[in-house]
Amino acid sequence: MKTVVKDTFWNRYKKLVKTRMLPYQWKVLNDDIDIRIEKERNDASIPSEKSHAIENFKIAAGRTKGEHYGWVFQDSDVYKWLEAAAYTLKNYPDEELRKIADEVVDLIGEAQEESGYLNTYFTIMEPDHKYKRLGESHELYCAGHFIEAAVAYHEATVSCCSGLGGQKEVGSSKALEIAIKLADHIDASFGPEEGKIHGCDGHEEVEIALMRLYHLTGCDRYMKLAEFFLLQRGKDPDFFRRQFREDTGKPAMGGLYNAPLTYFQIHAPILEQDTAEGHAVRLVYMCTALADVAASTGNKDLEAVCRKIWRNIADRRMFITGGIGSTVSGESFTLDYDLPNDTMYCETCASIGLIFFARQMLRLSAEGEFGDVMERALYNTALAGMALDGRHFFYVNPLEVVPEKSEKDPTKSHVKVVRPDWLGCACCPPNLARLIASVEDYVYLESGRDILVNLFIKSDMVRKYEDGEVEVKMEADYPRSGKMQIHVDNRTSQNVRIGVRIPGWADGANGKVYGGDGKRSDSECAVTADRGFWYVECSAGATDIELELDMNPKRWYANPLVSEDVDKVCIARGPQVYCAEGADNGDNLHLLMLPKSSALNYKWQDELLEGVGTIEAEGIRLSASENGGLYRCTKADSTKPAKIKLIPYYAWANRGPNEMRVWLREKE
Ligand code: FUB
Ligand code: ZN
Repeated sequence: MKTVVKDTFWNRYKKLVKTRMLPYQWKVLNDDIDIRIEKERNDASIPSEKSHAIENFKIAAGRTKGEHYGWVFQDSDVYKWLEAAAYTLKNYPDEELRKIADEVVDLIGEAQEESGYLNTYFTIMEPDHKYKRLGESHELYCAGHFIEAAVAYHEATVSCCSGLGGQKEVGSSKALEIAIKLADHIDASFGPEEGKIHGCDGHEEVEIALMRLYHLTGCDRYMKLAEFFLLQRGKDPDFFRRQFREDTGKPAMGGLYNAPLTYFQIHAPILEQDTAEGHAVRLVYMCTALADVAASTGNKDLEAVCRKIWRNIADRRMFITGGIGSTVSGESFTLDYDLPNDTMYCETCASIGLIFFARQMLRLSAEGEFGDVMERALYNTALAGMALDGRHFFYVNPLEVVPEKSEKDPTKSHVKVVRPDWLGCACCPPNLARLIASVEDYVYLESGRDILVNLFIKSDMVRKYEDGEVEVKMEADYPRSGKMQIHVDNRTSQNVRIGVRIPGWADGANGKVYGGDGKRSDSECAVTADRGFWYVECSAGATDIELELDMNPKRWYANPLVSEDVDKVCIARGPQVYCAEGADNGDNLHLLMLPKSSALNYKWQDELLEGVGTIEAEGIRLSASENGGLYRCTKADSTKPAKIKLIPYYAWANRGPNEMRVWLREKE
């Protein structure tokens, strides 16, 4: 399946990756730019003087001398950058970027040990302690990120090279060779066999990567190894602590060994886990791999686990913005309906992982709600992770902010009010770069021979079959408009079904189907609805599908069990959640009330925030004054009219520090 994005909204982002994110991040990774690196929270032990990520590789490769600096997983910043570069090269061939990326691959190759082992921290600092402290070491996590990058790099350079005459395949196969050597080293070291390590990594990721390597190479061993790592979770809950007790090395991430077992998803055998527990990124990475293995093997037990955890997240543990992780402590899930808007975590990477998980769930089963959650996370928290300029990033994505509280309340030190240049722990910025650079891979998916239109991103897609090809061209200007036209050209000898996701938020849609002769089909017989998708049977030749989703702004309410959101309302338009910012509404946003009867007026504003649709409504502001003491027996309920102006959540914090609020008080 080859998809080319032609979309105004997404191509702005994709070009930003190419022109801003990649060059900027490259300079940061090389410590070649004067920026302020912030600690992600108040914690003296966080390394935040520099990135040093490329230098770590140079030292491990023997090109320079020195010590490793940064987190034990600093290598993964480089790998994610490389993966983003690979997708970008596929879309925008560029000799200069290709040269830099090839050189990075060469450097990584030099840093790889003869055995295949690859990790700059352990090679430089603790060569005798490899795989001995897996709870904290991130060795397999980093390996996973490299393998993912190498798969992407191989796929990108092979196809981009064929466009350039096929003469430049060296870099691409080199990355894959390094990855295979690494994967084989891991395979030789871990597994159920006698003499191998019967353990897994504290941070899931290698499982996703091994599945990608399996899909690329068809080599079963990698899938078996991914499955082994997954099934190992919770089998031997003392494993990490035992390794730590037995190892004589120094902890690289002090404190992780005291983390609860849930943090690592090892509190119960994986097949018995049915709620989203622990560190949010780890959990969704685990589920992504689990769903991939389930889809690839047909293992119903694994599928059942994915479904249970999915239900728990979607029904009880996800913010309306698609953010996950309710507490800074362990960057973790907490309990059902605990969704605090101002102390939450909602790490950008966690929403990215949720998007990965949703994609694999769609591979398992064509159910629209997987796409709905993906879209929610993508258009809200994931995009909020980056400033509109492509060079400032949020790690944590709040739904409610008062700048002074973040400054003065230590329990909110993780809640930044403007996006920093960079962070001591820089997992999110390059993760976002790789997601945006590959967004085309989330638009169309396959379910058997059905082609699913999952996201409404203007694009052309071609799927080749043995007996021909199917081309889909989607016209869309989403989410600005809810009108879509999907042109299907079936150049095969069989019918193909196109399943178009009808988002849950839309309450249905208006649709029309036209056959190749331009005549409108009887929609009742041409379209069948099934679990969030409308299916259109397309025989050979052309079929046109027209779709219109209701994009009128809507009021949303949380389940009353979410104590934080009782009596509050959130406005969303299509997949986009809206918020009020101080820049438009003044301070003390908690004093604003939105009457139930107020009309919600949508207006496109080209000049604002790179072009956004705003929503305005007649609101009320509770009068507040410091007179009258802190507590009173009469309710201070004098009010005055106030215009409320809302912007899409992803675009907040682009106008300097100011208050922000997603959930507004509602007035009957
Ligand atoms: O541990 C590696 C990454 O750093 C995690 O995915 C993020 O949550 C951050 O802790
Ligand atoms: Zn992150």
